[in-house]
Amino acid sequence: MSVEHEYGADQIQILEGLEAVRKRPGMYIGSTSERGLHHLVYEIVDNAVDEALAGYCSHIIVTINPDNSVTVEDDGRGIPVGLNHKAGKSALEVVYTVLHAGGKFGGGGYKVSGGLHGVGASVVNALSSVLCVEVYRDGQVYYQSYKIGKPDSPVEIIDKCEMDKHGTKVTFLPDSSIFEVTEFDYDTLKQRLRETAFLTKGLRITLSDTRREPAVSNEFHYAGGIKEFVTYLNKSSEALYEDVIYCEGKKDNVYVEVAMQHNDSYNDATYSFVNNIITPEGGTHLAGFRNALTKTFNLYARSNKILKDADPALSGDDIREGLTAIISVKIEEPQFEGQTKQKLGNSEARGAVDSVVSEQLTYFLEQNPVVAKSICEKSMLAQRAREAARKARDLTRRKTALEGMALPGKLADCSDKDPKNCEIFIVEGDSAGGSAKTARSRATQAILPLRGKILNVEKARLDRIYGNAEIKAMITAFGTGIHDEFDISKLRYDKIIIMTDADVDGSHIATLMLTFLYRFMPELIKQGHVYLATPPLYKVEKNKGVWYAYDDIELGTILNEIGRDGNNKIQRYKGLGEMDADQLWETTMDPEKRILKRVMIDEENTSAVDVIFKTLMGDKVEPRREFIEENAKYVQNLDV
Ligand code: 1YM
Repeated sequence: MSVEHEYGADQIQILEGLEAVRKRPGMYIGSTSERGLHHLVYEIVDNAVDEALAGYCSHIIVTINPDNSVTVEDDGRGIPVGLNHKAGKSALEVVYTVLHAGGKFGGGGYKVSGGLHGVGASVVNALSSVLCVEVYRDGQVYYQSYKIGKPDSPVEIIDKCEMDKHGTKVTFLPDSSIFEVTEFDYDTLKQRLRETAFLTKGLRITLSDTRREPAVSNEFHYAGGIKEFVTYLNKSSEALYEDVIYCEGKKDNVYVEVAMQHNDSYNDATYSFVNNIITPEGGTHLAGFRNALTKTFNLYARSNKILKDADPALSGDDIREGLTAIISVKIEEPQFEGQTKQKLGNSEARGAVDSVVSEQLTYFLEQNPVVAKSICEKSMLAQRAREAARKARDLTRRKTALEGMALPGKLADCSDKDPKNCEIFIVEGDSAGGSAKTARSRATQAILPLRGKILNVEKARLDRIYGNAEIKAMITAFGTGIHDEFDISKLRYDKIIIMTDADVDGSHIATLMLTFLYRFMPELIKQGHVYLATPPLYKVEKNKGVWYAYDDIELGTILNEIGRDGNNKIQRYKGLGEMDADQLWETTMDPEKRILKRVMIDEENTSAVDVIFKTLMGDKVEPRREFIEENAKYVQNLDV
């Protein structure tokens, strides 16, 4: 067999590999939507993060360029450029053209890969119309560029650099014939890179957007790693004690890091990661953590007589009330399970986390009796509230069993009984509720008017929440139950539409409802059942013609079209109640004409969603003011 022949066969295999990626991009990066587009950046950044985890890289710079290409640069060793004998070409070219060649040559260290992630540079290359790499090593600048994954030329030296400069710089332009969108979203990258920096103690990550003037930039660098992550997540609530509890250790080749702190809220905000990848469905590492937490606190509370002999044990839920925690493990060969491959399967991770946390938490509690006592007391309060809530629930359940499924009195239900055809409007106030009842299409549209502002679930314990009339009405109307008993197959309406006034009060009420839905029935949002209605802001009348405008820009367009003379009568709607039933139907409820906004959760970034709800609905005013100031630019009609 001649060398040339071998080379040819190799070449064909590579082209076939790249072709497979271009044919089924979803298999490699999840999708070709906005999410897939951003995955390209994460793939390249992950390689640089691996270099940081190996101890060679301290700074990663990510830049969105004016043409929507992205540049990622690190100060690591630089991808090896020498000849790879097996492939007969530079290692750099192999990394960028051979599918799955991301795997490091030789063992040692943890690889940030698993599931969809870390499939490597060659995938990004195959999905980019142009990509170029520069490697700085030994005083030389090595260079190679590619078009849809194919090299333009061999790796060449294009310049000299300082002897002590080293690293890798990659620029790529996503292929617009593959991706549905090619515009990068700064905030999406910002959230993700901030998270990456928290998870990689000491690593500095700089993100810049040079598409606009002046360019915007953020830098993330956390010497405290996940300890600082917990502080960040808790910034909008009052912490129960000052220090973040931190455990770190290694067992059975699993490196374990846990940081946690209780706050005055009632939610459990625990996030688990494996090799820097979030595991939304948890797995063995999370199970080990929970077991250690429950066991250690019960032991402590009993032996220190905080829990009396006659008292029942604290449940995991009790201890995790108001807990913010990060569990981060590093494993050489992570196994992912579950339908979406988002759950860690390695059994050794359970034991490792359990033993590291049990041992170090026990020590911490003994050293910090004041903190220990306050956590135990909060857990006991939670236990009592849970018991009261359970009684209230049992009572309702017994009543329901006796009286049949009693729907709330205020609900004007629809006549069609097939949930697929049905929708429910949650309407603020009785008067708007009245108009909506008149306006609706009786067969498929149900109306549930709520009186005033619903309870802020972010600031209330379970027993109060279950006792709240407005919340009870929603729970029974939807039919699904909540929490452990939640069953989406019992959902009585395909669309849950929140209809509030287009002003500050209306937005506040909509946010309260979304908070409730997010905390108690997140699946409804995740599966796309929750919507916001969009009532118009203006009505313009002229010579018997009627136009509705949903924002100021649209109003301008309409006025330009019909002429701005004295014959317009422009009406500014203050609330839904100002519209008569016909107008409400025509502008907001008619499925043929209305605008509905579907509420979505970025499932890769639930910690960011959590922070937003805590910031908007929590006790602290300052973080809320900051959030509103930062985001005011996105608000078109800030009505104050
Ligand atoms: C902006 C993207 O890819 N950095 C990077 C990648 C590698 C190395 C250093 C590296 C790894 C090793 C040895 C090793 C990679 N090397 C390979 C391969 N930044 C970016 N920085 N020397 C350098 O793991 O042994 C793949 S990635 F396979 F060539 F070693």
